[in-house]
Amino acid sequence: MKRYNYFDILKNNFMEFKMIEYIEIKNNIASAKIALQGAHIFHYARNSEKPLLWLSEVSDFEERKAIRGGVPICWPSFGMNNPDLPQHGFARTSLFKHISTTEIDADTTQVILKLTHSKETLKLWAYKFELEMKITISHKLIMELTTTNLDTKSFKITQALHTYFSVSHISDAVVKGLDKKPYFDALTSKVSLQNGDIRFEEEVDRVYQEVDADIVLVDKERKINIENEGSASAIVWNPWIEKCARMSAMKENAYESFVCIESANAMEDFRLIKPKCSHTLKLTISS
Ligand code: TA6
Repeated sequence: MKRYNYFDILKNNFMEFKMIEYIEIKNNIASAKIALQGAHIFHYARNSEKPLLWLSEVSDFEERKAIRGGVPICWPSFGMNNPDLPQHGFARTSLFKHISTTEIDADTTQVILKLTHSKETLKLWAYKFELEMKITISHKLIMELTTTNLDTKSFKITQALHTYFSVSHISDAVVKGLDKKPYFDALTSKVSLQNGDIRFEEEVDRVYQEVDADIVLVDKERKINIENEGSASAIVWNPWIEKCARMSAMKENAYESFVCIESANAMEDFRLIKPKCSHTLKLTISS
């Protein structure tokens, strides 16, 4: 029985057709949509439940423009950790190759996509690499991003799975599990220690270090558990009112309906990958 279909045409808000290729998954437990550009999952919901991932109503679905929402891949650099690269690197606007879609069983589907160095990437970042995204869709959503060094010299990466979680309202959202962790505050460029849970009453943009336990996003309607492996840092972000109004592909009130909790190897949690070696950043989302 066919459980996934390819290639759809998405209408954007101006009734223009933009061809963007994505894979649609439906199994006994959940549904998902994964764009080939950026190996970008932009929809995941368990059957008869609300989507777990937030997607902007005015997101672009256009080549070379990152989808606003879901899980953008920040690679080979997070933020402006590498000033020679675009913000959050080039993976999220690169076309991945669809390697396989496998029905593990009636409840579980696994999709594998890959990006390898090219003339274009070598101009931006002079290293040979393979980047594999393995996404497992079932009761849980599991993403495994594996970087392999195909070059003859070591390279350093910073990265993040920049997950936009849907919340009922930002005033109800509480982030637990980062108490007493040091964080770099991108708004003040100062380092502080987290005191208790994180609530949202203004813009929050923080890179936490020494992250060694699950993070929990508590919302009015559900509790989302975020388990990270191969990562010791995490970013918590909400743009709040002013920044949201300045952001591309976001409605003015978008800040009310999402929280970004990003599984990362950011800033001092960078990874040095030797030739022929690999590193996997793994994220398991459950609720
Ligand atoms: O992860 C937080 C952040 O770095 C914010 O500072 C904000 O810039 C956000 O990412 C979105 O960045 P983008 O390049 O997707 O607009």
